Amino acid sequence: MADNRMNKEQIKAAIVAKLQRQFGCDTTDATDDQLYQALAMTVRDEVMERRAASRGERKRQRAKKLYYLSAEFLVGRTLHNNMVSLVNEKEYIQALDELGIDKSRIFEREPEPGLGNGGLGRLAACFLDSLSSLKLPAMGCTIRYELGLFRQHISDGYQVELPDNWLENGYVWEICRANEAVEVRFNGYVQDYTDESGETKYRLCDYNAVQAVPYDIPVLGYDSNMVNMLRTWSARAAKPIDMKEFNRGQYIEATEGKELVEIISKVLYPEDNHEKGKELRLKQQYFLSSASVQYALNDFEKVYGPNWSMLPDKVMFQVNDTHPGLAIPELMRILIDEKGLGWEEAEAITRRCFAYTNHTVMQEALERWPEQMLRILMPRVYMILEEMNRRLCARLWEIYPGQWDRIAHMAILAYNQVHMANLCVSMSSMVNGVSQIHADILRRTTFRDYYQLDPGRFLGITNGITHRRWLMMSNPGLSDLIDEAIGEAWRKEPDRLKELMPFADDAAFREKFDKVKQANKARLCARFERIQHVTIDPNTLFDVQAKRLHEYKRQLMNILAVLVQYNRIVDNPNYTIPPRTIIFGAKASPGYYRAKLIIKLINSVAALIEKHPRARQMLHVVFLENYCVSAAEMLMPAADISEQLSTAGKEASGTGNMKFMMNGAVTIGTMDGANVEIYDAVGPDNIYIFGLSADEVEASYGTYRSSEIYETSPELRRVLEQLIDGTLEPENPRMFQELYHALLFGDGGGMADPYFVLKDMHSYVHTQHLLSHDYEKNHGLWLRKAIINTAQSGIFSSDRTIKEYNDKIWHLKPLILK
Ligand code: 26Q
Repeated sequence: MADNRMNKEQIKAAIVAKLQRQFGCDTTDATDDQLYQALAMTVRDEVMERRAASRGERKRQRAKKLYYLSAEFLVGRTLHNNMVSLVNEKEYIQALDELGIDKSRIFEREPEPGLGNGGLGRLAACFLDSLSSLKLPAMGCTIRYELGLFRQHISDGYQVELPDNWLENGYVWEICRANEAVEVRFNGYVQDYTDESGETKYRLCDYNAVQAVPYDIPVLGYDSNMVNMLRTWSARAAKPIDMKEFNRGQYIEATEGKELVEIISKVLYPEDNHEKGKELRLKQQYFLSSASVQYALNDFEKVYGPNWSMLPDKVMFQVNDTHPGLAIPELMRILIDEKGLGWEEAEAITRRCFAYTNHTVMQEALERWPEQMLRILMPRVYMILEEMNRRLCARLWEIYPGQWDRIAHMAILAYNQVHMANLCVSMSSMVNGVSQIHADILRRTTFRDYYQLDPGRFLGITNGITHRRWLMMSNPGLSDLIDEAIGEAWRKEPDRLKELMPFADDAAFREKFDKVKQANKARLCARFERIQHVTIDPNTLFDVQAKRLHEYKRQLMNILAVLVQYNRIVDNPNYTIPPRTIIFGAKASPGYYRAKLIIKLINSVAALIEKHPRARQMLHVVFLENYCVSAAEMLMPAADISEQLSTAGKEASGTGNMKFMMNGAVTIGTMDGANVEIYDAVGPDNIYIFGLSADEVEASYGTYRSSEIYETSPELRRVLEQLIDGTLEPENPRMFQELYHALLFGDGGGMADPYFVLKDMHSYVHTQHLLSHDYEKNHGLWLRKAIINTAQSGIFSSDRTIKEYNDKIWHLKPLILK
């Protein structure tokens, strides 16, 4: 492979040539943007050469192909990542140095496609990276949202949302494939007719057509010459502008309707783990599903002809949560209406082609759509759902005669709603959860009835993260140190990070590990200084909670525990703790009032501490604005502590926890999601576990009374009172009243403190105290814990995850490439 990579001189020449030809300038007068473009185009040329080769090979080897369907792909920046994957990063860096170009400044010119909210979207991106690195043929399919997740600005402690117009200045990494555009049809009515052979058939009439235009982003595998594509679909008006009207001078009328159609791919919905039932969101989901299925069938038919019974041997669709679930009835529709298959045959094929991943057990996040909405927007798909549901219920009736409630609970259509999870579970070959505990909960509760019918279809496949982006690219210091200790083999076999285990007891290695962490902290401090004008002391413990803001993730518990510490410091002049910088990074959904209030609370507590001369020596709360992939890349390598505080049973997996661990941060967390497996991997001495277990949480609903804690714990009572007594906001003491109320009395008839913040608080504060003690008293032992975390993180590489999906679900063969 080494042979077709560019060397340093070739790279320099290529960059200079791009500058000259694209912009008519050279390295001395080019702007940073022009330098970025020239460098990106140079790397892109290298990537695209490989793409041509792997595409040809896939066709030649008649390889089965995976379509990973996801409403979100949070890819982050691409340039540096591709340099890493090309394995001539060092040559590139040297070339840039010799041309006098500052690499980090240039990398930052790249717009970051924020085409996702959080974990689910980032997981999809890590998966594509692993698929390419393992040479498995795949295509990611998503929507080319013109506006990604909003940019977050903090003003006076409040979140302000700004549009993320990432395509504004063009995007180097996408290629428009206008020739592969397909048509997606909405509305209209279904007409039946009799075909030549006398069979009843159905067609959609008077529909509104939308053009789906694909833009592909190449995803290069690490040292592999394998390129898979991320296909992003963009909505275009299908009807060209009406020229007759145009010529009659009716300019405006001629373009009418165009904007209306194109809003389908305008903006990513910023809700995460919450479903709001918006019609436009449903249109997005069908748009993505229909376009992707159509393309997959076109691609199949070109090679194999209309041999539809072969489809499951050549095509697999993985549905990333229920968002692209309409791909299932869409495949049925095309096979039946357009390819002439009978229902049974189409159904058997469809089942074998689909698998579904669930990412949540929270009721409010399970998608349900009003039947009426589907009936109007996609009438033929709705008919197919009715027929699926009729057959499903008939089968269930055979098994559970008379058990109406159970059948309604398992049905696709019930109570005038379309239940997307039931559609996906009943029609997929495999259903998987994203961690072991999550899969257990799915089997025992969420999908219990289905599990009992067919236990073999339910899997738990623990999530993973690509160690290439999250270690090799974002933490070069640690990566080099690892190479020095155990060689480079871990880069291709991340499980071999285990070979670091003996070094956990090696004093010299510990010291070097510490130096790397220190340098990463300094790098993060510089970023804060530059972007937020905040000065942070790098010689403090860096305690980080970075994830979407959600009540179940309990950022509130974190900040209230900080307030407890503040009170102790203020009350007792002899009380000291090792100095900590507590960093929060979190976006709140713009409509999630309480989440936004928690952001304000974090900033108010930060301000309170700043005013106290002694408290500010030991506690510094900082809110990192606009948490996103590139911010995470700076944050993870600098963290000492990873805060993973979800109420047990609520976080399906978490993947941030894995990124921190891999970078040598020690977790403080509950026995939830993948924390459980991190605990298993590192052992009890190298993680700080606190709080109720998932079973205990389950058993406490109904009996838990947060007011009892209020009455028995003076310290907690005090912080609760501080929410309403003007300590935080003297001008507006009622500001946080609703948080106080929710913790003590509940709202809207719900229980008080439904996420057990007060219940777990004591255990949390106590565990933080132990942690502080360990950090301060024996730094060598602390480093040992950190090193063991990195050493045991190999199983959380998404390469392991993808191998499991492939062995158990997809059965793809790696391409043989030169
Ligand atoms: C649905 C309907 C309408 C509008 C929005 C949505 C929507 C959007 C995004 C629902 C859910 C999401 C995102 C969910 C998510 O990120 N879940 C996380 O998935 C990770 C990867 O498996 C897990 O690690 C996390 O535990 C889980 O919370």
